[in-house]
Amino acid sequence: RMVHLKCRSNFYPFGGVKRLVFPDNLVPWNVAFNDYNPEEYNSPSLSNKPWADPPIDYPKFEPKWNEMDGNVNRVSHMGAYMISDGRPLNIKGRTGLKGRGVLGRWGPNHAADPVVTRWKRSDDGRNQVDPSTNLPILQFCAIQRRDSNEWALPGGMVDPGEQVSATLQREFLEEALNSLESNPAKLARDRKMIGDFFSSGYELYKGYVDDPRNTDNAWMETIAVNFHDEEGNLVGKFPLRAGDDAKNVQWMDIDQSLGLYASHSYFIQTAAMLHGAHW
Ligand code: RP5
Ligand code: MG
Ligand code: MG
Repeated sequence: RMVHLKCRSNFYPFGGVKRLVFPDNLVPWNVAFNDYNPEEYNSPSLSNKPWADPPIDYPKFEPKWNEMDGNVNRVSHMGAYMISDGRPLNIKGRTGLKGRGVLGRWGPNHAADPVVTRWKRSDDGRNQVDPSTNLPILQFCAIQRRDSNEWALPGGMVDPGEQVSATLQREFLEEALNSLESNPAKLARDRKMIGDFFSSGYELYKGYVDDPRNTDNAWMETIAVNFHDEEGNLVGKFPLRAGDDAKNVQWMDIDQSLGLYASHSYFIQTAAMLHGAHW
């Protein structure tokens, strides 16, 4: 994966704006592209959202780029990003759209993605093997996103000051167990179970996400962590319920043919390799 692709398709998924389409070799900022003049899009729905930055030219907005800015993390996992005309430049290069699009933060927008896995089993409890590779089939907990209808990891944004470990649990609870609509008793049980199960995870990926919402001045980054239920008797046997920005949830067989949201199939592949599973 040399250059980002999903944030360079003709259409931006919101606001009816079009990205400028240009060849891969012009993606890096240090390659001259003299008549590069893409449209600008800043979603009007972001104004007055407490979790979003103000407009870039708002006089009282004095962000500390490439630093912890109070409890807002403006540090990229990928190293230092450049600032041009007072705006952060996408750390992976041009996207064909200026502004921050629908993203809340200028610069990096930090997310966390729980990759919850179990083995595919038959009714009598035996592991299922893929006939082509002869390797056991790993399943992951997948959600269908409301915004794009694509299947994805149940991830979400790290709130200011929040530990990534807390984001991983909160987002899994919200999107795969519908914690926002659970009664207090169920919520307490789910929190306890997820707290125990998420106490040991394996970091699969940390860095840039090729997210369709990315722009020249705002982009997604994530930490993807694998939580594996080897025996299938913990989260693996728990009833899943979609919630919040997820409209469906299911255990999905991991295979390279899965077309998932953003860079999520890459994270899933890393999990399959880690466990010696079919890919
Ligand atoms: C992706 O967007 C991340 O990998 C994460 O899954 C997700 C976070 O955004 P929301 O789900 O909160 O929209 O880039
Ligand atoms: Mg969420
Ligand atoms: Mg989400």
